[in-house]
Amino acid sequence: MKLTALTAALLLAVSPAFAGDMEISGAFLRASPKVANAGAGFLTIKNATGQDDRLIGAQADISKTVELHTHIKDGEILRMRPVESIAVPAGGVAELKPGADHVMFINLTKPLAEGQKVPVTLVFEKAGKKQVDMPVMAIGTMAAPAGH
Ligand SMILES: [Cu+2]
Repeated sequence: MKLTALTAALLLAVSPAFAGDMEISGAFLRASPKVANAGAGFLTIKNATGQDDRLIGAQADISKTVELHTHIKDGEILRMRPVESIAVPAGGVAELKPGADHVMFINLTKPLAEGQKVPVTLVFEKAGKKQVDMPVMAIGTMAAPAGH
């Protein structure tokens, strides 16, 4: 509750100053149920910069490798595969969510603890680097907690 109130206060305080920026919401991270020693990060990116952009990478110190992934349907099976970038069109939204695009943390350097906050740097082609804290949620979590 404290965090939610703080986040809301911050959003209210900084929203006008950040008009024209990437707006990131609903971020969370969870251990991957299907891949050992890996985690997946999800978030919604709203592009208010006025120009088309792409998410081209992410950085974090919780794993040896950080990749951008998507899911493709291979017959009946949903498989992950790495992608070079995720488009974030001007005025549009990129939703990184379970079963679709996500940030993949491979070879975790230590186990993910629920409740932990992981600082992640998102790298955009034009907007540059943006920092986001991803709270660690339980395996199977499908969305960030209410209030985001
Ligand atoms: Cu993945």
